Amino acid sequence: MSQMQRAADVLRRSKKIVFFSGAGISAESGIPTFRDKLTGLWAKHDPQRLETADAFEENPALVWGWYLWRRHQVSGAKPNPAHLCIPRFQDAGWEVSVITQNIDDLHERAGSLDVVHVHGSLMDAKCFACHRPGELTPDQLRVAEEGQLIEPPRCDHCNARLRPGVVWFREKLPEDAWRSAVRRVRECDLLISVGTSGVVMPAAGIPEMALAAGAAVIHVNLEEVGLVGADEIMLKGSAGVVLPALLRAAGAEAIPDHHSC
Ligand code: BJW
Ligand code: ZN
Repeated sequence: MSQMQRAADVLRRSKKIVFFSGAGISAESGIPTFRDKLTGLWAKHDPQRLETADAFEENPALVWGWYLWRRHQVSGAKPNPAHLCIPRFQDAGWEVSVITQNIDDLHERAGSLDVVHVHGSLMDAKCFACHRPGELTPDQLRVAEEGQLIEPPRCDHCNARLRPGVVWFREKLPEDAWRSAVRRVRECDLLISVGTSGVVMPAAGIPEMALAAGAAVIHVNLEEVGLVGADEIMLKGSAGVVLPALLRAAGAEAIPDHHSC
């Protein structure tokens, strides 16, 4: 039996599915993954050096400019067949949640209804000092040129700088989001992990948490990932091809055809 047939069997036996996504699911929308090298004016920067609280303290205008530029890059991107396919599992009768490490909003724009962001969101800002959420005016969201230095706006409450509402290394994940994610993982029958290298903890522990709770796990990735359990299945390929194929293999092709999935 092929891996796809095994996966389709598991899917047919499942009721509650969690999609656990990483940067690879947005790659086909033109959003670079973390393994991709930066291009253009950003090429001289190491993303790992821009995505830390230390970098923000050292050069807030560089880091704020980098996130505004990424926000515009995401605004101009469209959900791809992988994002668009996930709500179709919902339409076909499965109970679906999405837990994403991504800070883009492509799952929401594709129509997924239950999306948990464990690493925060590019669309949010918060105070670097008092952590209160910050509101940005349209002027503060003006299109950033690549590599542009932009001084961050100030917090209305304490006048410290606003920072992106994302989770940097050595920062705790938002408690509510993490709690919601863990609950969904413990309750699901099947977890489908899509486009993540599985190295950044604690989110990288989610597939093993699902296995330990008795769920099956399907990995969708361009690269083989190391399987540790008998209930794990690897579907190698691009997410935008594999997810629609999985939906069809599970016999859900009866739902109305959609041009993008
Ligand atoms: C395709 C495809 C296609 C491509 N189709 N597939 C041990 C235990 C616990 C913690 C640690 C630990 N050791 C170290 C830590 C600390 C650290 C950590 O895990 N470091 C590791 C590198 C070792 N973790 C943290 O710091 C976390 N906080 C924490 O643990 O707090 C407690 C603590 C406090 C004090 C001290 C220590 C701990 C926070 C992690 C925050 C992660 N933040 C980022 C940046 C977000 C903001 C931003 O974007 O700017 O989140 S880092 C980055 O990595 C981003 C991602 O969400 C995350 C995961 O990356 P992802 O999504 O997997 O992307 P890639 O690029 O790695 O992989 C893409 C994959 O897609 C590849 O496999 C491709 O093959 C595939 N692909 N195209 C299918 N078309
Ligand atoms: Zn403040």
